[in-house]
Amino acid sequence: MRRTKKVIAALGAAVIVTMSATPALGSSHREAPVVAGDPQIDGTDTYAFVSPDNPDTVTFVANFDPFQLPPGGPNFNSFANEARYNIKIDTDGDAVPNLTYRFTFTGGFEDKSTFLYNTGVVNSIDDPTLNFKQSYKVELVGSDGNVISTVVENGRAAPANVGVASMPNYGNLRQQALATGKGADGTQTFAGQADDPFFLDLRVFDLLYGGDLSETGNPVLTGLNVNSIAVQVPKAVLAANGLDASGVVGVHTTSERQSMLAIKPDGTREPSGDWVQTSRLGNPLVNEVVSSVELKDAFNALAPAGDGDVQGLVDRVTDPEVPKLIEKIYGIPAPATPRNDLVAVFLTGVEGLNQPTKVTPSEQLRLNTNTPVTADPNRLGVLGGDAGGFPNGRRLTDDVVDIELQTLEGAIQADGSIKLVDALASGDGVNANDVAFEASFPYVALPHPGSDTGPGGLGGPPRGGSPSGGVATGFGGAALSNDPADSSSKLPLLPLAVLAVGVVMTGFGLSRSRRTTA
Ligand SMILES: [Ca+2]
Ligand SMILES: [Ca+2]
Ligand SMILES: [Ca+2]
Repeated sequence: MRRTKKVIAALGAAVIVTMSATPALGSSHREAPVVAGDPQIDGTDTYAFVSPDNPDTVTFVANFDPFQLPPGGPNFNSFANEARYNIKIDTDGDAVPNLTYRFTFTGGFEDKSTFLYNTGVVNSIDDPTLNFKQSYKVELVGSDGNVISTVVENGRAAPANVGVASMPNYGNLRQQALATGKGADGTQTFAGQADDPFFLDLRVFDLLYGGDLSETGNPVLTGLNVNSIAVQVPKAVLAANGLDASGVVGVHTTSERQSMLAIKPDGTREPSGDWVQTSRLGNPLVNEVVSSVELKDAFNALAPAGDGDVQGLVDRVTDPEVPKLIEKIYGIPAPATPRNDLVAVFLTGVEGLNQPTKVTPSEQLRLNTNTPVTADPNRLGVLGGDAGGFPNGRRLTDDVVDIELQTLEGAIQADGSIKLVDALASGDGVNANDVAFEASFPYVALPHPGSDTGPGGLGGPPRGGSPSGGVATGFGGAALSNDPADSSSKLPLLPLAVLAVGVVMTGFGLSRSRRTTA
């Protein structure tokens, strides 16, 4: 009970961050001004969970390039060849990643005398009819920044799902891509387009000004895709690289670009210079709701080890604005400050659940890799009595918006028990992804095909079709039953976002103190 309660607090902190920015729609979709103008390297969500079908491994998923409309050709969404995409794992709690899985991409259009992404039906990733082919390399980088090994030398990125006429069995194409992502030590990698697994209703401004609790339940990301990178790491690899006795790892994902860019007279671009971090994502919604615009861009450039130096964010963390806004708009009393409950969960992990033996406070998604896989996951994770979910890592099915909202509103009691705020029990009214997740790596659902031309979540009716060729499973889609939040009154998303911002602030305050738990 006690640790569950603590977990909830952590979630609350994360939620607060999300709210403050602009009308951000995703966990971290378009959360900061600069990165919003560079969608290819804009991280949207980070996931970390013990692999349900292979519990001797841990799966990490990082998504980029939000709001992809499936028919968006002829230059369908791809990874940036000039960037680095990183999954960073801190195995010993000191806020410095011990293992970084660095993805870099090459390739593109092969025949440039046509505008077509594919010139005919594509049955194989090697077909000449697939005119756009992108490959990737995965290097394992140590805490000193040096490359330890090359995990995958020539992986193939799964292509954009152009449509059912061009790619009648997209699932086969993904399987072929996966076959190229096997490392010598048992590590499995993936890169490619996927359904955006994040789900929520985030009509923030509508709610803020209208305060109409009935305006929830709109799954705004329905039918939209992202670009995913993923790695499934044997626990033995973590153990061989400093894994703490607690089994807890801290995770965040980043992107990098070079510091200088020359735009040539012929329209081509040539980057050069040092690599700089351009996106950062650990807990969901954190950078979304940080108070000021300039702090958002700085956060995306900051490493977790530097969190303690961010003076400007501290004050609002311990005294979050979101609960106050909710109180003002909806009459739900804001929890007393300072919110140390949120700080502990967000920056250090919860003692007894996902806190390393010795931890340097920093904003990371923390997973206890020793936590058993939950056979029937609860979408509310720890708040729902399911220790296998957020904020102990994050599964694809975890309803992080509702979890963080409850946490921000003080659902975690002083004695460690959990007391959900009934008035917010329905959360944002969106409890699950629009399509089922897959049963095996990389678990994200297949991308929606370009032949699905409905308006999707962008104001129109939900897209009805599921991607072809996928394997529906119990891991992703279900898991919404027996949930206290399912039977309560509806809660507007806006309040939730506000809460998230407050949590984030709290986390920074903790970090600044540089408190170390022995
Ligand atoms: Ca470390
Ligand atoms: Ca989706
Ligand atoms: Ca929800």
